[in-house]
Amino acid sequence: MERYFEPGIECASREQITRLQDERLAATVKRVYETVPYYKNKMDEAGVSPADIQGVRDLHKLPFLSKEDLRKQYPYGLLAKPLSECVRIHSTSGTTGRRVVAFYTQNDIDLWEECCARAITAAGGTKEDVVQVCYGYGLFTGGAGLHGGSHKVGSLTLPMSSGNTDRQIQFMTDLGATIICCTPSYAAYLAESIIERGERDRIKLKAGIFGAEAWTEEMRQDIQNKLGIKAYDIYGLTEISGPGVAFECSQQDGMHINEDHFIAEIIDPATGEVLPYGEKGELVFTSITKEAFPLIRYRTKDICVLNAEPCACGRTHVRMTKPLGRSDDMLIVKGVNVFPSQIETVLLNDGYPANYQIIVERENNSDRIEVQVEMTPEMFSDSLKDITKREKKLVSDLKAMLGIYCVVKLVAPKSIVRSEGKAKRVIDKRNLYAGK
Ligand code: DLL
Repeated sequence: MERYFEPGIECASREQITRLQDERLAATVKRVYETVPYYKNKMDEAGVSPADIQGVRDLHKLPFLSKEDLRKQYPYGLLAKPLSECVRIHSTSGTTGRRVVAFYTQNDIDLWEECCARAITAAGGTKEDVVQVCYGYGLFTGGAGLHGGSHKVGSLTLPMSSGNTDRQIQFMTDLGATIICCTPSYAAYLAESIIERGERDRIKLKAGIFGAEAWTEEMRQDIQNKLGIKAYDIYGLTEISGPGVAFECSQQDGMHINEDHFIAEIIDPATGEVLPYGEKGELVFTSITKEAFPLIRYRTKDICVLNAEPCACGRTHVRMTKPLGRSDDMLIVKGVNVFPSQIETVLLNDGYPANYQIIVERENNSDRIEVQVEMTPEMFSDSLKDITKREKKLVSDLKAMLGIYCVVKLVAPKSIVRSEGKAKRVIDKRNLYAGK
């Protein structure tokens, strides 16, 4: 039986949702225009006034907001409440450029945690469950978001944070964790470690809530099989609150966007034109309940498709596909667009574990892409001839998927560095030489 945290809103009719969005959008736009000079200037420049925005149908009139805007306004430029009313900040994990800092009032935290509670409930979580949170705690939103959500559900929360795999497994078995929350790459690593230590029969996990990075259907199957659980996807970004902007239900067929809090649009990333549901493009969010840090038409750079078809779970909120990649993590190699997820699909289909790294370099004025993949211990004990044969097969499968030649290196089990948070899959060394 499907469970909902807030059935009235999660299963509301389209008319109810649209009415709510219309009211909340108009009020948000008016408020940011009056309180945030940056928004006022942007709207004035675009020739739109708050009176022009009566509802969702007018959204397209408003200018977009980009990460660059957020960086320029660091730290307080987009704050829509006095600092004295804010109770928390979180910040993006970005390694380049200025960080982005997001502010929360107590009400913002409550609503965000409710979004996460919806996700945990959709994954079957109740107050009887033991939820092990191994997303990082701190500036990253993963730990805090799922932790708060688990409290709202009333589950017993294990605030593990990331890392220390031995301790994770010990608590998981001793305290009978039933739901685990972490990045999919760490889940794959944990699964491997649990099996290696012969603890597979001692775990009581039934579900996992995995997100914060791209992962494929193949990886989902792999984790589900290894841990004997159902693996649910969860999506979000710091700027918009954190995890729980969208989450999967029992159908595991796209993530429901919490439309009472966020309005989603898909645009053509090159032209900014709004695309109809069903078309692939960049996801844009407008927050309509946030107090401290409301964002209007924020460009996420995540590429996906929206689906408004009714869902068998009973929820009515529109669904987004797994992000098919980020417009800024798409690699252009030898002029061809390559998404790391395409490579992951090939590797998992060929029976490799989800431990790999993609290295792109420039050699003699031409791009070179190398895929390093770990072998399973069984593969590793094969003869050199068999390993060479495997490499050749991978080269040809990757060529069929991507249309370009990749160098393949099969490496020993456990030789690729494990990540406790978001995995670093791509090393693009071409950027290092840029401008030299
Ligand atoms: O990753 C928030 C989060 C924490 C989501 C825990 C889910 C679970 P940021 O660090 O700001 O926030 O990174 C946001 O991560 O724009 C996507 O590119 C990517 N991302 C997040 N969830 C998914 C997902 C958190 N389920 C950026 N699938 C986003 C693919 C995801 N990519």
